[in-house]
Amino acid sequence: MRYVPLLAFSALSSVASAQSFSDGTFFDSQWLSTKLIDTTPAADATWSGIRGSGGNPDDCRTIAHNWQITPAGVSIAIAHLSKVTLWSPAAGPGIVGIQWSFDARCDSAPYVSAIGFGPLLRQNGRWFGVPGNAAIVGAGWTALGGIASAAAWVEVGGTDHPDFSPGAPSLEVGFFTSNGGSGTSLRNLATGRVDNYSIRIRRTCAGDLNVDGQVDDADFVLFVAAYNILDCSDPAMPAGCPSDFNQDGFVDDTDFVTFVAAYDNLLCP
Ligand SMILES: [Ca+2]
Ligand SMILES: [Ca+2]
Ligand SMILES: [Ca+2]
Repeated sequence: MRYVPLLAFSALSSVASAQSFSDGTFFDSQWLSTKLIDTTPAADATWSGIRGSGGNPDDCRTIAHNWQITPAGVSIAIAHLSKVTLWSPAAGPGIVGIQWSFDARCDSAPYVSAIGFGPLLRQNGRWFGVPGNAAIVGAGWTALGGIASAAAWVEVGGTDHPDFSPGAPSLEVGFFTSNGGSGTSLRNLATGRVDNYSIRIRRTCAGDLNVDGQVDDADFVLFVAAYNILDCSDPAMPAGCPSDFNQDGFVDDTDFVTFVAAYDNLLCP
């Protein structure tokens, strides 16, 4: 009888889990924060991001912004970045998108009743967010989340996108918090909390013929069309014959078995 060394098994497990990252305790040593945007007078907005109690549940990351509004309007944004390396791109199935979720709340209501929250990536020192996904949150926990392809992530203050291709520079992940305002000259203090941060790399897989990260009826329609054509050398077959999962030159019952297994799982790993 052969024993599988526990160390080897652990290594395999960590490879699988490298596609996702989550944090519900927010040790200060594992997070940093830095200013992304500050259009206040003299760019004098201050902020904090530290581990605190009163999460959803238990510990969380507490945040605070102190900034000056002007009649013309200002905006500030703070990056909160995990120091734990999430993802070093390597050869493999293509990246479909990056999925995130976290819980957020604003505690300074009604004095300052809103804070913007959203997901954040850093690649090669450049920051990327998802326009339109910043949520304004009043008192009480709100669950935020979504999934975005490389095209949907946009550089903060620019128009470029991150590179999700194999061999691209590694990605760091986190979230941003933001405030702004116009029409007054008040100085404000906003406080809030974030908990249950989670992020997951979504890749395509065998059976995902339309490359959206899951195997469902839309893929079945594509598979059936290829199955009816059968021969990969038929000019009617889609380029590359992607439904020929075992690469034997035909889309037949063997490939159907592979498709059904992926269809049952629905989501690619
Ligand atoms: Ca927690
Ligand atoms: Ca699909
Ligand atoms: Ca085949």
